[in-house]
Amino acid sequence: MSMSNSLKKLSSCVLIDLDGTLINTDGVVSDILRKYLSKYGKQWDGREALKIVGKTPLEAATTIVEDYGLPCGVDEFNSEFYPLFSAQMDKIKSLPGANRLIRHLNGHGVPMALASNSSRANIESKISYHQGWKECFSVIIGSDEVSKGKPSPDLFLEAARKLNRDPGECLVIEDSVPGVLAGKAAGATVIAVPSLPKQTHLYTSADEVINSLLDLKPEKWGLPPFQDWIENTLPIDPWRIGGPVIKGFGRGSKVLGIPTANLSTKDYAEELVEHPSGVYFGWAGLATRGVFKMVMSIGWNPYFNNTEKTIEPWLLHDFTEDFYGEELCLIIVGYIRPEANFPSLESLVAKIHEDREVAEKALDLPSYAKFKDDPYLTK
Ligand code: ADP
Ligand code: RBF
Ligand code: MG
Repeated sequence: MSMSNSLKKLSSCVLIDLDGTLINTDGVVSDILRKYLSKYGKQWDGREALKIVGKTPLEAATTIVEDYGLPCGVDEFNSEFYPLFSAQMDKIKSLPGANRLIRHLNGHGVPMALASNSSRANIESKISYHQGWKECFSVIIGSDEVSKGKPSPDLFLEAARKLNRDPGECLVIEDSVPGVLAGKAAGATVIAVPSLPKQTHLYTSADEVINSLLDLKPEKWGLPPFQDWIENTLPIDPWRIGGPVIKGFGRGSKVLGIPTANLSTKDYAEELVEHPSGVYFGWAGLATRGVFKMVMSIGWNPYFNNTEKTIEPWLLHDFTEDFYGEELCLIIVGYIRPEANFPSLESLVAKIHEDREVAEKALDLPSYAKFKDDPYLTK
């Protein structure tokens, strides 16, 4: 640890990937492929996503045509796929923390390049839906502008050259394995933000693997720190979910002494996909009982290695009885930390109590306290 820290290179500019790193292209691609493949009587298997993430358009198309044994050539597939994709481009959302990162670096005058395996024209179309992004990049470069796409280092070498920087001074941010390999081959420092869950083990060559852009600490790499954290919490755009409290794993109070009121995952599937796993906090409303402070985790609970992503809200109040079946409304206003694994149950429980203290204190700050009166909580 101290070894790698002392050898750590400081960066003066950022080379960043687009699809899966700044925008959630995979969501839209999956939707299109699901419908498209059903025409051929095939079923889109989410696991395929792992094979096409980070590929050039041609490689991705070839993989799909071969893996699904489609009765068409790659060219025909592309001629059908691209119009469908273009029509949906406006629906591709930015990933949590992407806009914040771009504005932060640009605001501090850190030179930025966008380097993507996608074509230059497609990059330009995709970012045109995100206001103010294009102007933040001094260089934009697609795989059609170099001889080989990622995992070849060409894109990053060319981006560094255009920024007039040595590749060793560049910090690459990437969600895919080919992208990480390309960054390392170029001689850059590489942060991986895997876009697919539970894949951390594939990213061993990255200098750091983080869970989402919310966890990026630019100062670790010689870049200006974010200044929006307040009292160990990061304000986020508030989001709201609610529904009847259902039975969970029956583990919270029994094993941890920490009850968590679970909501049906079916009813908030979209929110679950959109929000990175981690520990968050906010306010919880129960129609007949009132509004309470709340701290929660979203994710797979690495200590228990769950197969399903769930939301585990702990209401910071002593209730004398269960409230299964009652309508629970949540407003999530801030982020604390990524989910983690722990060497013992005691250390997990101790950390959750630390989260509780952080949340309890933060929720008294005016910027978080104001949401206590949100009409959604008492609807
Ligand atoms: P389950 O696995 O069914 O969610 P838990 O052991 O996690 O079981 O307990 C959660 C249940 O405990 C909630 O559904 C709710 O009815 C009750 N409960 C009591 N106090 C609290 C609290 N402070 N926060 C959340 N749930 C609580
Ligand atoms: N589980 C983990 O495996 N790792 C965590 O870092 C973690 N953090 C949590 C933080 C809070 C505030 C809460 C309420 C729960 C957290 N849990 C975590 C989830 C805990 O394991 C879960 O509530 C139980 O598994 C009950 O289902
Ligand atoms: Mg629970």
